[in-house]
Amino acid sequence: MKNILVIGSFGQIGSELTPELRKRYSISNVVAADLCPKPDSPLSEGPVEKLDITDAQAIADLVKKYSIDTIVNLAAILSAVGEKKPMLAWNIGVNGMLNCLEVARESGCAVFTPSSIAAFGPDTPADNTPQDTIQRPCTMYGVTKVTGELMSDYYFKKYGVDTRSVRYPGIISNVTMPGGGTTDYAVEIYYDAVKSGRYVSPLGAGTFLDMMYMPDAIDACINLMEADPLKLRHRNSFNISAMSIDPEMIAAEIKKHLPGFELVYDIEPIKQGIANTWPNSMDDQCAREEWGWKPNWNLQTMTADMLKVVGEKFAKGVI
Ligand code: NAD
Ligand code: AKB
Repeated sequence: MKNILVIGSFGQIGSELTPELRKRYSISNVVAADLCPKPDSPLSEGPVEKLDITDAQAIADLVKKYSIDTIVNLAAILSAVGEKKPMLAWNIGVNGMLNCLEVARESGCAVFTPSSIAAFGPDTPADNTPQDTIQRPCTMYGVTKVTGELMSDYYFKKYGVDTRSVRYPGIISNVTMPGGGTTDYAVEIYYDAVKSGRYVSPLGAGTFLDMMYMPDAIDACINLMEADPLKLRHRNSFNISAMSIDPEMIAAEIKKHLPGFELVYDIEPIKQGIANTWPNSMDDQCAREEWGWKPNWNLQTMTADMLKVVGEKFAKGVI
């Protein structure tokens, strides 16, 4: 990776992945593109472009303008919003991605597009979900992710486009709030714990899902894109996980720092219904073997860091 175009760079993952890429590959070599760039964002320290991923010519123009060799495609409509706007989810997740692949084919770029635990469904083994298994998701978001995995492998096998991807679990972070997914609760719980000492969870006790702290998610992207291609037997897409947890486990960990914290439940049927079809825990052995995947954060260390950073934001009055 030398010159990188990050599409969807102002979202939850992009707002932290883009600065890390700039740290490693230099500020001027990483272009932050998004449908809605925020003018007051720290990303303005480097090149920023307004871009609609559904406009293939606009992607091609940026690739040419900045001599891009790697496209990091983060544009998506996440699971809960995708159920309200399925056509939009398809257009951005599938047609937008196809635009990236076509531009990459024509200009020789590598492409990273995250998949998700959402690429699995109720027929998938829920515990220790294998790398290669049944993928029949029930959400439009999940359908776009399976399609994206297949299209990425197709472009690699047919045209030699260097496509690589991970199936991210729910990502927990403290810079940008999540964008409308089923796993958003695992971020919100920390903010509400700090702000009010109480959280109303939309997912019930015992809803186990894979999760990961943002620094591990960033490392996964960069380490996979830098991995030796000869060692990759899989490409699109690798299971990766850092922890399998439910709301009760997060609450118990928060209580170690904030003993008065209270967790109550008001189940949201759409989110609970989606979560029930996703794995409880994924087997990420292939990622460990093929490119050395290993998370650095667990529930304990992540919780301590989340409460510290969110607490500082609260003290400064920015949340
Ligand atoms: P997000 O919703 O926070 O950000 C998506 C960004 O895409 C937003 O900034 C949005 O403005 C932008 N965007 C929307 N439509 C666009 C368009 N037409 N053209 C250009 N940009 C557009 O998403 P995220 O959480 O940062 O996720 C990034 C990627 O990682 C997605 O592919 C998502 O499916 C995947 N993923 C995320 C998680 C998670 O927990 N955050 C988990 C699994 C997979
Ligand atoms: C969502 O909940 O939709 C995302 C994801 C796990 O892909 N956070």
